Amino acid sequence: MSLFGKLKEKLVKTQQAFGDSIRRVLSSHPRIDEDLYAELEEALLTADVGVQTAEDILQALRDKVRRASAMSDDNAANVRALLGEVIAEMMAPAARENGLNLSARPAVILVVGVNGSGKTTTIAKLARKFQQDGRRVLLAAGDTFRAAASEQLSMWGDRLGLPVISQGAGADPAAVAFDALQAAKARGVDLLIIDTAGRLHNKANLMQELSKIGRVLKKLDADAPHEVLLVLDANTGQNMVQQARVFQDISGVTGLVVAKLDGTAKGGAVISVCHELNLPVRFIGLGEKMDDLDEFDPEAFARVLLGEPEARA
Ligand SMILES: Nc1nc2c(ncn2[C@@H]2O[C@H](COP(=O)(O)OP(=O)(O)O)[C@@H](O)[C@H]2O)c(=O)[nH]1
Ligand SMILES: [Mg+2]
Repeated sequence: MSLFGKLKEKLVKTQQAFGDSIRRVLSSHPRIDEDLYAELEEALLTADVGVQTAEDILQALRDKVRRASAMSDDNAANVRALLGEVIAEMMAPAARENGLNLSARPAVILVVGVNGSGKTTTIAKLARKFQQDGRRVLLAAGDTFRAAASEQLSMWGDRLGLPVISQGAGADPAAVAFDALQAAKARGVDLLIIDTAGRLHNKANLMQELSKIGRVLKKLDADAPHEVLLVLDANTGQNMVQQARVFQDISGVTGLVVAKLDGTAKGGAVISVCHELNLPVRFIGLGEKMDDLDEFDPEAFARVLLGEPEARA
């Protein structure tokens, strides 16, 4: 299935919360007037687009409507298409041309995020992707807070046929990370992916834990970790922006993964994530299976949100 087809299938709830309400507003306002703009803004807010982003969308839409000389009589279709353009353009900078910085050997990806956001599952998906690209991958169970966490990673390791460095529950996560990078070097693997715990209710502790992991990695490779990916749960909507700001402070995030976009109605919040944070969205999670990870395509995403057909090449 094409990415567009997959998005359309998986983003049904968000499409309903977002696209359907926009359509309703447009069809009940055949004229482009202040009333229409006010109701559009309302609809965006209801669909989990934050206040600042909703305002900026409306501003950009007004500019586009003003500049559009050749509008057909069908205002609803015109405005919807222009709105799609605005949203795609707003998200485009978050889909940066340059991919992940993984030229080092071994390259190290540190995966952070609050508990339950989807870190361990995302690590399995990433490992699978890189494995398919022909890279040798090693995993490290740095979430040592709960026994179940390292077991979960080991289970994925078994399924993927990948080695997992683990010291069990209660171990020092930095010691696990250090061990793992040493092992990665010794075994000549291409990529090390490190899981972490995300007990955000104790920010000082978490900051200490993550910065210690960073420090010990640097003893073995001054540039490690080469990527710090923050996993966000799309179900948390606008809260994703807040969380990202906190983790940016704590751990120098280099990129985002928005997990669980399937099954949530709050996918509209991704627009704010892209617009309000100066961070690239590297991947989106569309399910619980190994293959349910895709690169972020702003244009396809915007079209699916608004219920527009796939763009013609
Ligand atoms: N539907 C869906 N579920 C997901 C996705 N990613 C993770 N999950 C589920 O979310 C729950 C928590 O994920 P987990 O990886 O354990 O989160 P962690 O605590 O951050 O490591 C698990 O039940 C996962 O199967 C996704 O993209 N879509
Ligand atoms: Mg986990």
